This record gives sequence, C-alpha cells and structure tokens, in this order.
Amino acid sequence: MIHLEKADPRVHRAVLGEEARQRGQLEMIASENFVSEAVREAMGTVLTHKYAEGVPGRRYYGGCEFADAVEDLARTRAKRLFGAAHANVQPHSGAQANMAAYFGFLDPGDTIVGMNLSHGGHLTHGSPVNFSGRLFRVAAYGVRSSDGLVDFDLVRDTVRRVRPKLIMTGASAYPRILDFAAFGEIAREAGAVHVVDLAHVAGLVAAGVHPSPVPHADIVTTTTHKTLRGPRGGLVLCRAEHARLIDRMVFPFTQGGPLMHVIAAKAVALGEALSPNFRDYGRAVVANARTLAGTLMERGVKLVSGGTDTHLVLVDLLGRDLTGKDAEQALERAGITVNKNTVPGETRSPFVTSGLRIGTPALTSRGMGEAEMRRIGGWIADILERPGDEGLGEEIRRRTTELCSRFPLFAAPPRASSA
Ligand code: DSN
Repeated sequence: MIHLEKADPRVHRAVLGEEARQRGQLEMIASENFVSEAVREAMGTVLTHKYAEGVPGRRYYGGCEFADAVEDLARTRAKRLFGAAHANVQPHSGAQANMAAYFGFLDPGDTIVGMNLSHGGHLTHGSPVNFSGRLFRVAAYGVRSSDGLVDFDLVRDTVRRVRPKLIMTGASAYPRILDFAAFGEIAREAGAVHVVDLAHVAGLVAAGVHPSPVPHADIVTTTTHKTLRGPRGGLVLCRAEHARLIDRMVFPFTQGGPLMHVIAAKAVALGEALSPNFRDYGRAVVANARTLAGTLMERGVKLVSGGTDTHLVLVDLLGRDLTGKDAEQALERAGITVNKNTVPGETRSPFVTSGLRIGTPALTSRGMGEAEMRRIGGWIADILERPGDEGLGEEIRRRTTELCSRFPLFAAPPRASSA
C-alpha cells in the first residue's frame, strides 16, 4: 500500500489497524470470512473504473469487452456451482438481491411470509425497520419454544390464513438445516412464489454439506462473502423462465452500474468454490461448529435447538443476569469477536439481547480445526461464567493471541481455481 501510505496516511493507518485486529483476534462472527489473496487482488483492479450497465453482450456503454469476460465467468461459475439455469451476479449486496427478487413479483401492499427476526430471520424478510416491512404486509413464522426448530404447522397455518404472494425462506441466525423442500411444497400449495435467501449457508451448499434449495425455489438469493468466502456482494439464481425479469429487476430497477471489480472477485471466489478443496473446507466448517457446540454444552452453556448442523451456534442467555451485549464485550476483551443476537422468546432490546451468535467459517479458513474449537469453546465457557473477571480476561487474551500467531491470516497456499 505504498501509494495509500503517501497519499492518505490517516486512511492507511486505519487499514493497518484493522489488519492487525483481524490477525490478532479470533474472528467468530458467523457472517464473516477471510478471502484469498486472489479475491482481494481482483477487487483492487482497474475494473473499478468501468461502467458496464446492462448484461454481457447487451451493454449501454462501449469498451465492455473485458467487463463481459469477467461477468460471463462469474455467471457461468455460479450456475455450475449451484446447478441453476440462470445467474445474475450484479447485486451489490444480499439486501439488493432480495429487493430484486421481491419486486420481480410483488407490488407495494402485497403480502409476504418470512421468519421472525428474533427467531433467526433477517431484516429484509419483513422487519418493520426495513423496506420489506414498510412496503409489504408481513406475516411472520417462528420456531417452537420447546426445541428451537421451525414450526411447520405454524408456517402452514400462517400461509393458509394470510395467503401470501411470496414466501421468503432463509435465516441469519438459525443453527439447523431449513427444510427447503417443505417450504417449497407449502408455497406450491398456496400458489405463492418461493424465494430462498441462502446467504448464510451458500458456501455449505456449494461444498455439498447442506441440501440445496435450487430444486425447491423459484428464486435463490445470496451474499457472496459469508460461507461462500468471496468479496462483499450478492447474487441471484433463478429458473430460466425468470431470467429476463430478474436481470431487469437488478438493473435498471434496483441498481445502476455494476461493480465490475467486485464481479471479477466474485468470479475468482466462485472458481475457488468449484475446486475440491472447497468441499473439505465446507466439511471442516460444520465439524468445527459441531465440536464447538459440544464443548459449550458440556460446560453447561445453553444453545438454541441444542446444537448445530451448520456453521453457527446460538447461545441462549435468557433468564441469566448476563446480557448478549455484556457477553460480547467480555469476549472481545479476551480476543474473541462474536456478535450479540436476539434469541427466540427474547425479552431484551436488539441493542442488548439475550444471546450470542458464534460461527466457525473464518477460523476454519485460517486453518483451525476441532482441537482448536475445543480450546476456544472452553475459553468462551470460562468467560460466560466469569464475565467480569479481568484477570481471567487477560489470561485468555494471552492464549488467543498465541493461538492466532500459530495460524497466520495470509499463510494459506493459493487455492486452485477452475473454469
Ligand atoms: N448482517 C448479516 C449477518 O450478520 O448475518 C446478514 O445480512
């Protein structure tokens, strides 16, 4: 970053500070990951200069030969990876991808059904503080209090009662496999469009360790930066019959010019996800989460649904003196970064919460395995037992720093890319 250092030392310092933070902390925010050097390089290329409104072969600007090349690579790889008929790789984010999906089928005032935010859903699935909750009528389903699993009787009853035009399946804090086939059947029975927001588990589906929603959904949206381990951004997959509609909903309806440097990085990341290494990665992410869950539960930590099938665990602090906010801060002081999260039956505000969401994708990218998860799970349990103990926090901080030094952030060999 020699140019940045000279031109803008303050920004340079902040970037270096963030790099040091990432190197020296155990990153366990379930929606974060570390990309390969190749993905980061692609994001820093001259493609950022290029306007390429439209789609490959049908652009509103000249000089799009190379923009077409990278976007075609990204589209082709996305289709191959997920077995989808069509892909649009231009959404700037998962929220933009969801907006394109909604407006392909809905008018303001139409009804949707999605998962309750405090039961694991997402803001864009109908929260009143999001465009989805403001523009559409929303009926939410949730999980059973007895076992923390989606209550399909409730889903069916809700759908029969409100007769939605669209059902949104997906979650940002649900530790179990969502039954996409069951949701698809309910949508078919109701004559509703079925959209799956795959953001959290897209990398697990790509790796073959989680069922695919593609056969059961009209539209699948995802981010590219979570378990999929690409640049920040989104994409939409759909059946051939919806291809033109979705392309038009992304541009010109919800977005202007695509971010071609990010699309190049998406192409690289999707190529990496097609390689056999990525299957090992996906398996390791889930094995690590299961081991972490087991370690925490052995120490008496309560988890929503009593475990995990995915990349994350959700710690339930309901009824305890300790809030999610205080637990997050105590863990941060000890060098473990997680996020506070609402849990089913939440009694506190979203700024305080009664839960913690803890994920394994980033540490798995760093090369950590089940032995490390057992150690980390023990440290987390220690902190949750004695969150105010400064001496304990400092001792664990020393251990997390030492562990980070044994798994350098950028030491992984280049990952193979395929066509
Ligand atoms: N904010 C993301 C997450 O952390 O899950 C979802 O968009």
